Formats: sequence, structure tokens, C-alpha cells
Amino acid sequence: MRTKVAIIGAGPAGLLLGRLLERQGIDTVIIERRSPDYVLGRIRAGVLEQGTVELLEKADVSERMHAEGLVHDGIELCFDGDKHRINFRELIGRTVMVYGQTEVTRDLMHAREVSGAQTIYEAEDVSLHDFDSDSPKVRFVKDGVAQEIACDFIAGCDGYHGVSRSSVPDGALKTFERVYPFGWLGILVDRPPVAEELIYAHHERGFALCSMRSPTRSRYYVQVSADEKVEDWSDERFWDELRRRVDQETADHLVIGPSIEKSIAPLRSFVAEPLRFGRLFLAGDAAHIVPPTGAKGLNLAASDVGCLAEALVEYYGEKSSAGIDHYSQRVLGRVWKAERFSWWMTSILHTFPDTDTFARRLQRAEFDYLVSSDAAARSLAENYTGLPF
Ligand code: RFL
Ligand code: PHB
Repeated sequence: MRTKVAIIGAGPAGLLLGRLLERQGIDTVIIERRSPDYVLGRIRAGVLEQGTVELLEKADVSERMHAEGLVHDGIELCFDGDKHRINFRELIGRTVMVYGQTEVTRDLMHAREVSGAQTIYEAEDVSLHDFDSDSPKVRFVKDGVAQEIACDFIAGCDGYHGVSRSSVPDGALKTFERVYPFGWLGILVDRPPVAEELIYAHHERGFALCSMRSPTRSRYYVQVSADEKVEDWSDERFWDELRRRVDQETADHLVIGPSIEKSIAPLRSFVAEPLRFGRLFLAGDAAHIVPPTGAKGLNLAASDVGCLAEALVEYYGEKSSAGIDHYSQRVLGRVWKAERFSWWMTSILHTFPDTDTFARRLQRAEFDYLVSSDAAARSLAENYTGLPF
């Protein structure tokens, strides 16, 4: 088998890259370890930056998002029960779109199926070869049969635990990491959201987030310690904890119901450098992880592959390697700004095991500054709705 670009992973990064390239007549094969149902079963991101929305428009997969997604003009921040709204539209004239990662993935999978582009699901033992030469190869086993794809380029879009980053030879990669001493326990529930916009809450018992997927489906999170087990959290315990961490009005208006999904996600900041090794590129969670507090993970995956698609289109169209040569540097500049913002949002909104009274007063001062200063609020708005790329 032969293709121009072999894409490892059918998450949002891999599928969007495939779609952007397909629209420019560049053929791809996606090799994914899991089944489509498994990929769609992962409940993850919920917030799309304006730039991600525009990229999905460019990829011609935005129809359902515009029909069903919820445009949010701002978010609510809550500190020890005091709530304050940050109005993005008023501050900087930008908004975000609430539309779940599951739905983005479903739309991209559907478009790929309609176009007839090839995706190999449930590929086992995927391995990357010869990407330091002009003829890279991807090998895998499908239904017990060993197969090989020859290609011009490999795009490693296989997430944090994927094979692409670990295929890079020792010493060629530098990594930067911060692991936080807590996770997010999240539940999904078929009940209307408690408020029209997202509420990010700091409380001395820990962080809480009230989010949503649609007018009838809500997503809530509470910060838990890193060693917490999901089995120890009944729905009742979750709702009790959430109520204690948000303001009274929110607590009184929560519409509770049985959870349809419940899981714990660890929080981590991670960046690998560089993002290109010969004819292998890393993009999305394979290249970097942010804690979910700033809602940046999926958006970074989208902006990475937006840049990579541009670079590959330039390579095939203009026979110029300027774009691919510049990919790593261009993407990493934006990645580090998103890392900074996600780390900052995480730092002011969570409680840390070693937080002393001085540190809590500083967190309160950050909140008071955001409430009282247009400049501070504008900075949050600019970063949350997404920096340009
Ligand atoms: P993915 O989604 O992990 O997809 C990678 C794909 O690669 C496959 N794979 C392999 N395929 C072949 N061979 C192998 N050896 C393979 N190993 C793995 C996997 O099966 C998978 O299908 O990475 P991608 O595409 O880079 O997308 C990144 C996003 O999924 C991620 O950044 C976001 O979900 C992060 N995130 C959020 N991002 C936002 O922008 N806004 C949010 O509001 C937001 N909330 C969140 C989040 C992530 C969360 N969790 C669970 C980590 C909330 C949570 C709770
Ligand atoms: C979500 O709805 O899953 C979500 C929203 C905002 C975040 C993180 C997760 O910052």
C-alpha cells in the first residue's frame, strides 16, 4: 500500500489533518489502534476556540456544529462563593463554541467515510520506520495479517501514549513536564445545565467546574486527589461535593440525575521538542499535554494540524519545504503560550496540598484583580478564546 501522508491516530488531530489534506487533493491513510465506537466513547473536551471553529468551517465539517453548538459570550469565575462574569464579547469581541469533542470526532469520521478516504481501525503493533530517509514506512497487523504502508510523510497524531513520539531515537527529543498532585473527577448527566455559561469555581475544598454538552446534557467536574478511585464516588457523594464548592445560587439550581459517565483524569503539563524528525511530525497530544483548566488541549491539536496541513499543501503545491522546515518552531511558540495560560488557570483555581495561607491570599488577589481590572479580564478573554495562529 502507498499513500502521501500516513497519519497515526484517528482522534481529532488525525481526522482533521486527514480532512484538511483531502480537501487539497492530498491522499492520506489513517491507522488507528482502536475501533470507531471506542474512539467515540471517550468523553473529553467541550469548548472550541473561534480559530478551531474557523478551521472546522474550512474543513467543511461545521454544519451540525453551527446548528447544535452553543455560542458562549463569556464564563463565570467563582471564588469562595463570590461569582463574577468575564464577558469575552464585550471585552475583545470574541466568543467560544460549546460543542463536544465526541461530536467533532463524529462529524470528521462521517466526512471521511463519505469521501472514501481510507482509515484502518483496530490496527495492532503499529510501528514507524525510515522517517530519517525519503521513504518512510508504517507497519502494523490487521486481522492477524502484517501490512506495510509506504509514504512521503508520517504524521504522529496518536496522543500522549502513542507510538510516534516513542519512535524518535534517544537523545533527539527534549521533554518538559509538570504533574499536578490532583485529578478531575467528571460526570456526564442527561439533565439541563445549571447555568447558561460555564462556571469555574475555586473553593478551599478544591476546584469545581459546571460545563455542558447541550441544553439537555451537562458535564460537571470536581478536583480530587491523585490517588482517588472512581468507585468511591457515588453520584450522591459527587453532587454533595459539587454543591459545597459553588456559590449558593448555583447549588440551589443544580438539576441532578444519574450519571451516564464518570471518570477521573490526571492533570499534567508536558511539551516535547522539537516536533519534526526528518519526515515524521508530531501533532496534538502526542506532542504536548495541558491541564484541562484552560480548555486548550483539543484546540491546540486543531491549530497544530492546521499549520501542518498548510505546510504539506505548500510542499506538494509549490514544491517548497519552507513550511515543513518551520513547522516545529511555529507550533511550539503557540503551544508554550497555551501551556502558560493553562498552568496559570490551574494555579489560581485549584487547591494544592502545600497551599499555605499566604498562597491562598495570593489566589484571592488574582481573582480580585480579574474582577476589578479590564486589562486583566481582557488578557484572560484573549487567551481563553484563543491566540491567533
Ligand atoms: P487523542 O484524542 O488522544 O487521539 C489519539 C488517537 O491515537 C490513537 N492511538 C494509536 N493509534 C495507532 N497506533 C497507536 N500505537 C496508537 N496509540 C494511540 C488513540 O486510540 C486515539 O484515537 O489525541 P489528539 O487527536 O491529539 O486530540 C487531543 C484531545 O483529545 C485532547 O487534547 C483534549 O481532549 C483535551 N481536553 C480538552 N481540550 C480542549 O480543547 N477543551 C476542553 O474543554 C478539554 N477538556 C480534555 C478535556 C481532556 C480530558 N481528558 C480526559 C484528558 C477534559 C478532559 C477530562
Ligand atoms: C468540558 O466541558 O469537558 C470542559 C469544559 C471546559 C474546560 C474543561 C473541560 O476547561
